[in-house]
Amino acid sequence: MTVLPLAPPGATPRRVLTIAGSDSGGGAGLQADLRTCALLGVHALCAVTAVTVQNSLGVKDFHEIPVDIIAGQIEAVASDIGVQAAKTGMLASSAIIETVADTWRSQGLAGAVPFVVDPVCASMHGDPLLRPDALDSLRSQLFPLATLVTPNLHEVRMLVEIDVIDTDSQREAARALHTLGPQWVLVKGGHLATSGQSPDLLFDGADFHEFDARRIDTGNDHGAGDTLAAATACALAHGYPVPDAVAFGKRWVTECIKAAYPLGHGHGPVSPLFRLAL
Ligand code: PXL
Repeated sequence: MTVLPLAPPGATPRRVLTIAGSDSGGGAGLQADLRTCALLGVHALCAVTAVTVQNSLGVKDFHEIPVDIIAGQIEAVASDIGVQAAKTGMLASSAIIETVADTWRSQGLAGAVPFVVDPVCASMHGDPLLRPDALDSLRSQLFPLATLVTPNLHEVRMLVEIDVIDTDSQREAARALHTLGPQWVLVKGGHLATSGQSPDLLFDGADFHEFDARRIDTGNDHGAGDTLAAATACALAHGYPVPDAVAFGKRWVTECIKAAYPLGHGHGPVSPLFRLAL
């Protein structure tokens, strides 16, 4: 596949900031973002929001990072190193979401730097990664700042109470999510029971764009959503328009799903390591 342009050795690459939680199993969250960025030739900056205690069987526990440390990480890198795009993953609580939104604005990044909000609510095992009372903050504080939000169908149900079962309800969900303020909405169809495909629907308030790929049924798809959002952020950092960045992210995650490997006794991760053989 065609990948993103690489900076020559010694030249500073594009920088993507990930604001996300750590997965001790190394497959999802911050670690998925870091390896996506590395294998796409992008320098990843990170603001850690929470540390999960996790392996391939699930999330056993997590610890939230104090909000002043989260704000401090974002300020430190934005003011010195500069950011060409950012993405959020696990944000855990209302207080963390509000801190991220405030810091994004106070650093002058709002409206200036592409911001991908992946509204992570739970792990693939159903372990909660966001307190239920934080959904309101996600909708009201973070969505209006987002260039792109990337919910899966479980997150769509929690955010706008729409059960996506077909193309019509997927469009209805995209419209409802768009009224919450993001510039673009990507309703991911990977969990759509009525389709053998994985149809993702992108909407900017006016036009729909569809991105389809054959559904790849592997038990090893831990970190797929994070990888899609991170790869899309990398393409945005290169100046791609949103539909082209999403198309790139979708092609990239499809290759990573094909390259997924078993790990531990549960679900293995999608893998960008295939890139090393290109
Ligand atoms: O894949 C969503 C996700 C994001 N962030 C962290 C996670 C997970 C899923 O388990 O653990 C930290």
